Amino acid sequence: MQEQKTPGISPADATGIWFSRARFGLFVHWGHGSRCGWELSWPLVGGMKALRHCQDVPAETYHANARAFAPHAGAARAWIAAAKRCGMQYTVLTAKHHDGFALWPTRASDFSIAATPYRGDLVREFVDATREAGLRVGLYFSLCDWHHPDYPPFTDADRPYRYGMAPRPTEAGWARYVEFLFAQLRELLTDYGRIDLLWFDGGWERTADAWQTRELEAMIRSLQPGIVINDRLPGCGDYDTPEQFVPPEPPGRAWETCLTMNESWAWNPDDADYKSARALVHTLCEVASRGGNLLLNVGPTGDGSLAPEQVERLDAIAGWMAANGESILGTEPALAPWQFYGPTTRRGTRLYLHVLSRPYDSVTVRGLPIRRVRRVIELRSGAVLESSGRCPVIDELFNADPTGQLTIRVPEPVLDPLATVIAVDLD
Ligand code: FHN
Repeated sequence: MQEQKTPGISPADATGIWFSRARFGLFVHWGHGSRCGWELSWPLVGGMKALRHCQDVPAETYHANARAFAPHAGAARAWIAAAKRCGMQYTVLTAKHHDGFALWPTRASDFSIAATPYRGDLVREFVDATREAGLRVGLYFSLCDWHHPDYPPFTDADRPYRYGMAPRPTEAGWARYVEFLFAQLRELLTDYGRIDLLWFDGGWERTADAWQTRELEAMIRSLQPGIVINDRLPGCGDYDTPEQFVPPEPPGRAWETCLTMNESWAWNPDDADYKSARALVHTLCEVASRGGNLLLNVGPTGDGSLAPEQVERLDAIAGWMAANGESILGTEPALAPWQFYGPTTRRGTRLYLHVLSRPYDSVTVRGLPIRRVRRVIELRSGAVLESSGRCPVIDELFNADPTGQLTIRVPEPVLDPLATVIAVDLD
């Protein structure tokens, strides 16, 4: 991460340290298509294989829907309040997705929330609610724009959508589009105060040179010195963004897994393939144990409210985090896979074991300084757990600080329905 000395911006802010310790954030995919339960953008190009429940909507019909988008004012407050209850440290809203519809009244085009019955500013509401809740503010911005006349727009004649086969712009058109792109980003990075994170996407349709990413990055960092940028600004960015999976080996730098609750990014009432709250908590433990962040997605409905399935999962996660959040937020990766059958994290001299399957009476941790184990508890209840250390006899006899295995008894009553966390305090 780049070192920047800017008055009033703490070193942690300046270098985005906050991000590398955040561990948990809220992703919000929302647009005018949510009014109809459509996935964001992809229906207008005929869908995408990875989005199994994505609809197929003629481009003109899709874009025309924007004129009727009328969410309820202040919808963001409910999502942000739920995020805060879950212990999430930051949030990211789709300010503009591939369909080109801006959720703020951009001065760079008339295809925005300003052209709807709503007339308000959904980015402003989101930023204000996030800041008031004390969370970090992130904005998602799509480089590609399948609506903009100079991009050029994707039409039904361009179907089916093929990677690398997007319709080509004219030279003059592209110059105008790049100017438009810079103008919209300048608005977002100038009119809404401090923006902590920029989540780019949709960069695969052009080269880094065509997007002028170096110039773009320079403008962004001059407007927002402490900002963190993801790796989807081609050739730039501060961290990796594995999508819909947890990398087996942690990438060599900061990273963040973005994950849907079901199979859709935006609200889609036909997609009932929801992951359980338990599976989502397990993924959070896995991600934290490898030093990454989990950016968990919600898709608000047309009026901005969250579907019951999404509220239920956020509530269940909030309940779990209320008791076990210290084993996730601000922690570091701990043990190697051979030392314990599950994710582990550490904060100072406290080790957290995430028990993701029901143990048979006990669990065992290997390669621990067994004589320096001071206390073992189940985190939610605080119940002290019995434990016994074992090491090779020779160490037993002659080594003052032997490394060995610790067996911890885990009685049924302390088991957590989602994931049981055992804390081991070491001297
Ligand atoms: O096309 C987008 C998709 O709609 C969604 O926004 C995800 C989120 O990471 N990113 C792209 C697919 O890789």
